[in-house]
Amino acid sequence: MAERIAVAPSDILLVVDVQNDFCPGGNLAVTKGDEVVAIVNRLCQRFHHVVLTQDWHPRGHLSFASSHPGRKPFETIVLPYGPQVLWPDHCVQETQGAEFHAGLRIPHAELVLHKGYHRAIDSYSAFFENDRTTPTGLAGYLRERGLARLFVAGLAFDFCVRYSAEDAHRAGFGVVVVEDACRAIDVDGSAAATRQSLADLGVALIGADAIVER
Ligand code: VGL
Ligand code: ZN
Repeated sequence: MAERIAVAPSDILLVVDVQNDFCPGGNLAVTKGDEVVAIVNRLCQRFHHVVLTQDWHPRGHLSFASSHPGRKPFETIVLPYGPQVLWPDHCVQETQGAEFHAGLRIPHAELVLHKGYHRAIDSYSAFFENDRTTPTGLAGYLRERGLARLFVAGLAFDFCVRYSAEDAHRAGFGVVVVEDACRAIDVDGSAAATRQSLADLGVALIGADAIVER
């Protein structure tokens, strides 16, 4: 039997960007992204605390290839804060694509954190924008509430899940990535790079079935 982890009252499930644009048919569809919905719906019932993130870009966001004439989605450019992958327009505020997947059922979610709302800065991480200095406020929120360990699930494994998990680890929180509750975009080996990076940091990857109610 695989090792099991019991959920504690100071644990939180962070559900990252389970939005229509990251699911099949969406503008930045992650292969089988919708498969995480049923897994997350079951998983969240084992947690006292759940926070959702919602990628939430203004029209004309600088992470969109369409904001850079001559550029195509999935190319990388250099912005003032460093390299930035260019994406198809996605998760534009108040559009259907930005809505959570209609099958997501997390009535007890305590916070919905919008990110990526500054036009000139992308934000993969739920903690810091891509300039790596602008905080979202999530670390303060978790600390003030005494929440010490995050279980991270959602989309996409190799971008927003990865950066959120890494930042949480660096900020001193316990972190576990629920691997089968994530799906990857996988550009230029980004899924393998994510596995390597999380292993180097000592962040555990586990399956949802290994997480049990205490
Ligand atoms: C994401 C690319 C752009 C994600 C968000 O949720 O992983 N990826 N915006
Ligand atoms: Zn985005």
